[in-house]
Amino acid sequence: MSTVEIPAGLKELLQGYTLEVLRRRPPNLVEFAVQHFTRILENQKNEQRAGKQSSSDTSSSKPAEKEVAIETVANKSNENDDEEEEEQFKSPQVPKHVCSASVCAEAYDPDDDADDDAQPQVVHPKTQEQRQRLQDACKDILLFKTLEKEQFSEVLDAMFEVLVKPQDHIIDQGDDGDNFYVIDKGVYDIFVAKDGVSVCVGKYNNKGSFGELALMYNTLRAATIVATEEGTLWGLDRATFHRLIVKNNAKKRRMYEAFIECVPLLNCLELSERMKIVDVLGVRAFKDGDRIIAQGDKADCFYIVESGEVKILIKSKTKAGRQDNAEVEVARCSRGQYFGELALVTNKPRAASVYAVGETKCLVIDIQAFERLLGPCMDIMKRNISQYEDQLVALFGCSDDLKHQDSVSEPACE
Ligand code: 1OR
Ligand code: 1OR
Repeated sequence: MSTVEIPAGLKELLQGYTLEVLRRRPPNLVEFAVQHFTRILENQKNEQRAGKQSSSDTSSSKPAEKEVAIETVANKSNENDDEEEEEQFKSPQVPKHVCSASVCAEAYDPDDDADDDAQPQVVHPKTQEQRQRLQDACKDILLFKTLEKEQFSEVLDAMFEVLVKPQDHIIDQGDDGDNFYVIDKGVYDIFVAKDGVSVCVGKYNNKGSFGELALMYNTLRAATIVATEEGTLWGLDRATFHRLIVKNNAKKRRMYEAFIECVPLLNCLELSERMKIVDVLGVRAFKDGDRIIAQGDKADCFYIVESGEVKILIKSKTKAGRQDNAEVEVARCSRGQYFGELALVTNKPRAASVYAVGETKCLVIDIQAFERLLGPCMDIMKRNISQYEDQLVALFGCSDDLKHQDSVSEPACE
């Protein structure tokens, strides 16, 4: 009987990989294997360069636990213990172009639990400082607003830090979707190809999130996102996004379907378009007297009152046209009515302040979703805006503040 010689170190290598898989439970075993073994190879090369004994020594090919905890951006040598400790928490490289066509051929069926429930929970360890930054970045992310506490905490555990450089393409239109991203820091331009030409249609300025569409609807990336400066993102892998966010959307649809049907503004949309609004909306609750919008602020979202009431106040003007500080109530909105559209349509600061009257809940849609999904309702909104102008003239004798452009404002892309 012939014997097969097992190469020295093979057993340890495979055991090390298996151990890491059991500890980290990565969503993609092959991708994780590439990262894991690349890391070992790089460490071997570093050691060789440093004149140390290397590959024949099985201890060097055995992955030290810390080294493989998380794939790091930079391949730095571990000069001292502190650095080694830090290394554990650095960011993985953006895994681009890893999603195969077959992955993206999954049917969109949020109620089909079988696949997602088999997915292991992903945990990327973080330092205290990283966790704090992550929490700050995620606290206003609309897609997370309707998650249960436990699901939200699973999302935070699964997120990983991504460091970006100017001109990095985080997402390319037409690619398969790998991750969803929340912005920690940095400015990111949004490009959409129109007639073969890439046009800048907007930007994210140090807050917000992107990359949800391809993951929600199993489509190719709908836009290109490019960093304009150094920045930091938090990524969430496709499998975890599906398991937690897409599943939650099924619940959201059940909760808000009936309400959305009776919002008069949205009657101009197809049912499927209204459901897309439900998928991306967040919910915010306010107490009596809370200021929801401050006049003069930069605008980034649009609101629909779900319950309770809001009052709209405008700072009055003196005869000389200067603003004094007294606020005058000009309108109220209740269930099914909307506000906060004016600044988004005109690309101007908020024209009024809005306060909650009693306990109030609002559905919130961010500016990108507003522009993407509410185009068909634009005529109705513009008609109402011209009524504001008439009122403003009646009240203050001028309508300068509300003058709007004919179309949705062009983004300021350099
Ligand atoms: P994604 O997974 O398709 C690209 O990857 C992401 O860009 C997309 O998810 C959104 O999160 C984000 N149209 C489509 N996607 C957009 C848009 C957008 N803006 C941001 N994204 N439009 C611009 C609206 C200001 C509509 C352009 C016609
Ligand atoms: P926004 O994004 O400017 C404040 O943020 C929101 O208040 C505004 O969008 C409108 O949705 C809402 N004048 C200005 N803003 C108004 C008005 C209004 N009413 C509601 N909003 N006028 C009242 C018209 C009945 C004219 C005041 C003289």
